[in-house]
Amino acid sequence: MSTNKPISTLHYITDRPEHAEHACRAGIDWVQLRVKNKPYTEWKALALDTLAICRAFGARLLINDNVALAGEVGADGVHVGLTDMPVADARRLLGPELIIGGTANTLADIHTHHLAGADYVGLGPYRFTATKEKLSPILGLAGYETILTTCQQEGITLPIIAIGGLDVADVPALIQTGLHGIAVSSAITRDPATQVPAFRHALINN
Ligand code: TZP
Ligand code: MG
Repeated sequence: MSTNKPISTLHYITDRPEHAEHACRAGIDWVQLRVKNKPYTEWKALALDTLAICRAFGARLLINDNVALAGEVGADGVHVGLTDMPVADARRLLGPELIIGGTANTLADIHTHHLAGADYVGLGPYRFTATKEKLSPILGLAGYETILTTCQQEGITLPIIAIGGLDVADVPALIQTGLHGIAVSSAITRDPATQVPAFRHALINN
């Protein structure tokens, strides 16, 4: 099943509207709002603020974890983790137009999301990162090579996005594996004005 929506090659993950603004100013066109341990009303306010920023810059906004919130605020889509609502249920609730991404740690996760009608998959973690608690097993470059090779052999064209502790220097080797793009939080939050163009350059030239 191929859903064929345009998926950015550089996803920025943040829990703060002001960080989204700095990143959009630096050229980010895809933001995932990833809020943990906040009451729903606070989460919704953050989503609305981030949505206004994304709309002003023409960037996409995806909401992590919460399918209902994505629908309620009118975001462009949702990203569901392995313990969140399954992609198939999210698709039933949100309809065909909204973007649905799913987290994968294994080839089996990719198969599940693909059959369920995901628009893209976030595959990781690449390496250890303090950004996410309860990390799944680390894949490393070899993990991506194995999984992406199998996907190609199986004819899976679903866009696959690498995630987890990524820096600009990681991009060339990762993109060689056949990945569609990457998702980054810390490196861009640290210095959006230099990192966004540097990631973009590495993605275009590899
Ligand atoms: N899922 C796997 S690793 C990760 C998520 C949300 C965190 C990515 O952030 P960073 O700071 O780029 O490692
Ligand atoms: Mg989640």
